[in-house]
Amino acid sequence: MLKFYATPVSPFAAKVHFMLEEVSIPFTYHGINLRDDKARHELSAVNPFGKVPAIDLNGFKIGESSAILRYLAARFERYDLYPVNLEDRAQVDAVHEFAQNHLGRHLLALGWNLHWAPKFGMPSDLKTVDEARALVLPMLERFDRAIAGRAYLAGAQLTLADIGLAPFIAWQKYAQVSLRDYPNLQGWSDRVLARPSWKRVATDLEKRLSLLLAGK
Ligand SMILES: N[C@@H](CCC(=O)N[C@@H](CS)C(=O)NCC(=O)O)C(=O)O
Repeated sequence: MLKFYATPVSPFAAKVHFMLEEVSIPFTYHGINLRDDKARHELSAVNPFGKVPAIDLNGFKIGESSAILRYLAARFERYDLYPVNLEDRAQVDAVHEFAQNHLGRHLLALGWNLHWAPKFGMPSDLKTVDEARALVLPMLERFDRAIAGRAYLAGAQLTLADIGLAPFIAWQKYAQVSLRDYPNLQGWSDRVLARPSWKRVATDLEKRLSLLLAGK
């Protein structure tokens, strides 16, 4: 059984969680409290970089969310999600990389500093908030134009690019960014976040987050 190391606050972990649900891979969830030295020690045995998410599949241990998505797609032969054709695959990678680097990263900075840091009694970095907001808005506009006419980010069907971006877009409520002015992205978000696999992730994360906030 695959062991999944995660924390419910991490959209990087939610990418892998979404993949596990979408592909129906059985797993056990190992919640890691990143503020606990013992838990961090346990994590570093799975991912020497010391970050969540990480997985252990029958003794094969790997971290980094995008690497995990690609590995699982190949391991479970889901070439619809990560095509074998090199040009199609490169297209998925390009959308995925752009979305992670120019949207996900800034939405994470906004969501963390505006919502989660205060919730956990940690300081917010308002300079980072201003920078992230200035950077993400033009990129949202550019991205919205680029995906016009596509049902999913890389074309007509769901791929790793969609699975990779969905958790960050779900964070827009924490990031205080509205998709109202980005109709293509809004339509995509409605479509992807309505998938039963994402709904299972969202319900599970909600439960785990309320336990975490209650200190349990
Ligand atoms: N590039 C990594 C980023 C993962 C990441 O930054 N995880 C954070 C939680 S959101 C973490 O584990 N932080 C703990 C640390 O850096 O010590 C990925 O895609 O998996």
